[in-house]
Formats: sequence, C-alpha cells, structure tokens
Amino acid sequence: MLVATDVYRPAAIDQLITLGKQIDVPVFELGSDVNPVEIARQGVEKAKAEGVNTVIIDTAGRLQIDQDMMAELAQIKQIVQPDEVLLVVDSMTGQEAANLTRTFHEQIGITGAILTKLDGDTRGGAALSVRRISGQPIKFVGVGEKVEALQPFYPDRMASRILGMGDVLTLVEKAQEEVDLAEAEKMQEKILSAQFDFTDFLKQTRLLKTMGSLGGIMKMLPGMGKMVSAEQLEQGEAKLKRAESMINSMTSEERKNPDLLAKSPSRRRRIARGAGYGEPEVSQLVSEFQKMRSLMQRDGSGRVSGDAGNGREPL
Ligand SMILES: Nc1nc2c(ncn2[C@@H]2O[C@H](COP(=O)(O)OP(=O)(O)OP(=O)(O)O)[C@@H](O)[C@H]2O)c(=O)[nH]1
Ligand SMILES: [Mg+2]
Repeated sequence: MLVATDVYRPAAIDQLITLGKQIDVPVFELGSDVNPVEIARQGVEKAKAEGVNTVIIDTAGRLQIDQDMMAELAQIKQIVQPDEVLLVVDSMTGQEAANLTRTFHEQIGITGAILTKLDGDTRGGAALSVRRISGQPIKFVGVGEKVEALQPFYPDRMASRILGMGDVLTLVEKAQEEVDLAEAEKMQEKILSAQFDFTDFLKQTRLLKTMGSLGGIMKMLPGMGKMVSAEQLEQGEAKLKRAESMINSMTSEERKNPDLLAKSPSRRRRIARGAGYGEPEVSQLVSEFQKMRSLMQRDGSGRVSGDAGNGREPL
C-alpha cells in the first residue's frame, strides 16, 4: 500500500493515486487538510487490518530543508516505526546531495538511499557522498521516468561509472603484481640520463605483455576505451611484436647503442634478414626509438609528453 502524506505540494496526492493505478497498488489518502503524521498512522493501521505486507509512506520532500517538516518526519518515524527510512537523492544536485543527506541522517536517521536521475550525464559522485556521510547503503537507482527505471543498485557498476567506465583499481593492482619497484626506479634513472636502450625497451615490452593485451590495459584507463579504436590497438600490438623480433636479432652491443644502427646500413640489413623484415622497417624502428628517447629526455620527468603519449604512434 502507498500512503500519501505530501499535503504541501498541490499535485502530490493525485500523482501518487495515478502511480498506484498504474502499478495496481492501493493508495491511502485523506486529502490535504489532515496532518501528515495522522495520515501515516491511519494508513499503517488500515494496512495492518487488511493484511497488506508492505507499506510505503510517501512524505513531502524539499530541497531547502525546513525545520517544521523535519519535525514532522521525526514524528512519523516515531509513530510508525518503519523498517526502512529511505532518502531519495537526485544525483544531478551535486554538493546539495551531500548537505541533504547530512541533515536527514542527523535529524531523522536513514537506513538507505535511492539515487535518481542517473540517466542524466552526471557520473553519480553523489553515491559516494551518501555512503560516506550516512554510512547507509544505496538500495535502488533511478535511470528514467518509468516505473521499470527504478532498479537495484550495483556498487561495481557505479564504481565503473564514477571512474569514467575505466577500471583504474584493477590496473593498479596488476601493475603492482608485475612491477618490481627497484627495477622501475633503475629504469627511470636510465630514461632520465638517456641511457634507455633496446634492452630496456624489450624489458618494458615484456612487462606490458605480462599485464595483458594493449587493448585490455587501455580499457582500464578512464576515457581511453573509446578514444583508441580496435584497429589502432591491433596496429600497436603488431608493431610491438615486430620491434621485439628485430631487437632479438640485434647483438648486445647494438641493443645498448642504437647509434651503431643509425650509422650502419649493413647492420640494419643483417637485422632485417634475421627478423624477416625489410631494411626500411629496421630504419624506422631505430629512428622512432631515437625520437622517443629524446622526447623522454626533454620532458625530464621520465614521462613521455606531447604527441608521443597520444597513442597514435605506439612504438
Ligand atoms: N529522467 C529521470 N527522471 C526522474 C527520475 N526519477 C524521477 N524523475 C522525474 O522527476 C520528477 C520529480 O519526481 P517526483 O517523484 O515527483 O520527485 P519527488 O522527490 O517526490 O519530489 P517532491 O514530491 O516534490 O518532493 C518527475 O517528473 C519524475 O518523473 C529518474 O531517475 N530519471
Ligand atoms: Mg514526492
């Protein structure tokens, strides 16, 4: 049974009656001249007498919190002793959602929340505020105006949404499993001092592989999933594979010193033969490697900046 206690907003009772008809649930109402506490009391009494198993009391909501209204809610709670007190939070309201939750939780005590308007373009950070401020769970979400748009809340989906559909936590976990911190520091020093060579590049490539496919890693980065096409990823992976087989055909001297290759066409030809590619491809690898190295140096932080970081040339 639905109990209509919003006597303040003119159309609220009619709205509930319409909803009740639509979902075939009885609505208890006493018009708008009776005190809401009294309506709630009589509603629950009638429901009990009729053997109704679930009663939802629809109370008045206001964005600006009003003291009289809060006192009325507290009274309804005291008289009815509800199993649940659910606060409906509009996820589009941002910081206001946090204030609303705080006031309601402090003054009334909620047992959970319903987060609506998630069909809008908000990420739903309000979910975090509600949980942090009240410690109570979100039980349902609204993703549209129809009744079916009220759905159970799934925390993992919400987390993905807030993170922009990425899964940064999984990526961080994976990286921590695979990366040796001491090794990573050594690598950074090498990059900064321009000693980063083909051996290091090979190590990095292998590390990337142990973490999964390029596509898999990209998908875990917020926003990247959509930015990079499947085709680009395939090209990137093929390029890495090609680079790996060329590096495998280099002598250890050549791996440490890419300049040797830049200067010597005969060395490049030998590597091309060994790896099963043409000399131009080896030249390209060497020149791209040198370009990358100088970019890393210029940036000085070890992070690749500018164009090299946009995934267009995944070397
Ligand atoms: N798009 C969208 N609209 C929603 C959602 N939830 C509610 N609405 C719409 O928002 C408007 C207000 O909904 P109500 O259910 O009247 O909100 P309320 O919190 O009871 O508001 P008051 O009774 O004035 O306190 C209606 O037009 C709803 O259809 C949602 O999840 N998505
Ligand atoms: Mg309402």
